[in-house]
Amino acid sequence: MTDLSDFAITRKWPPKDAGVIQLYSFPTPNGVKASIALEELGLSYEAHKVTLSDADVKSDAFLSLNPNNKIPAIIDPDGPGGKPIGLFESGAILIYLGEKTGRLIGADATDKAHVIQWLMWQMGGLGPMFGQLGYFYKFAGSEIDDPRPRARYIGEARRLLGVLDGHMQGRNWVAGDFSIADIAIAPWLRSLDFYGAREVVGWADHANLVAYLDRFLDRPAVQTGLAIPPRD
Ligand SMILES: N[C@@H](CCC(=O)N[C@@H](CS)C(=O)NCC(=O)O)C(=O)O
Repeated sequence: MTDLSDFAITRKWPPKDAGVIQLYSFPTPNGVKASIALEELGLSYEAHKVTLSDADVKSDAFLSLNPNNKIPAIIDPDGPGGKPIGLFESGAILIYLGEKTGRLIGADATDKAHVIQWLMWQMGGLGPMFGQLGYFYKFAGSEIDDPRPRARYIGEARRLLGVLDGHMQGRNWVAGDFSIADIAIAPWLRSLDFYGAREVVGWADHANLVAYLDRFLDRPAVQTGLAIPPRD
């Protein structure tokens, strides 16, 4: 029987079945990347709700798995060499799950390189820029008089959308077949709605992206993964 007691996080969020992947997450654009990938891959897992409140994400228990205090994180009891492995950073988790199963990570070396390329584009560009857009446009915007941060992130979000929209011309998925690159990117496109920022970034002008997001949201595993773990 698998024993995950070496992972201190299991004392605050005990596994019901220590033999399956343990997911520590909340249904945000970064969190759902992990749950959607697990659903798409049909892997057995158990989801633990780690809210964004300090009591959860900054608890000693959570920090023992991710010292960077951000969801998502996982423990795979059946990691490399059959030994348990803990992982944080959604991009690293997606690559790990793709390599573990040999799926959703490109059919050949060229496709795989392109999948990783677009995954990195999301991790280094789309995610951080949209995150700042959300902060300055929706959350903290009203308290900040200086218009420059808002203008900067609106401009950068528009630029990134234009890049992706051009790339998606004539394509169904970002890099060959449906992949972890789509799982990384599409939830962030969806976040524009939550931020109330669709209009300000000209979402409707990007017809390829509107169709792409609909295509992504039509997948049953995506719909399931988007609601895991339940918010309440
Ligand atoms: N680069 C990280 C970012 C994760 C991230 O920003 N998570 C947010 C929720 S979307 C979080 O946990 N925030 C809590 C906090 O910063 O205290 C990843 O992709 O995993």
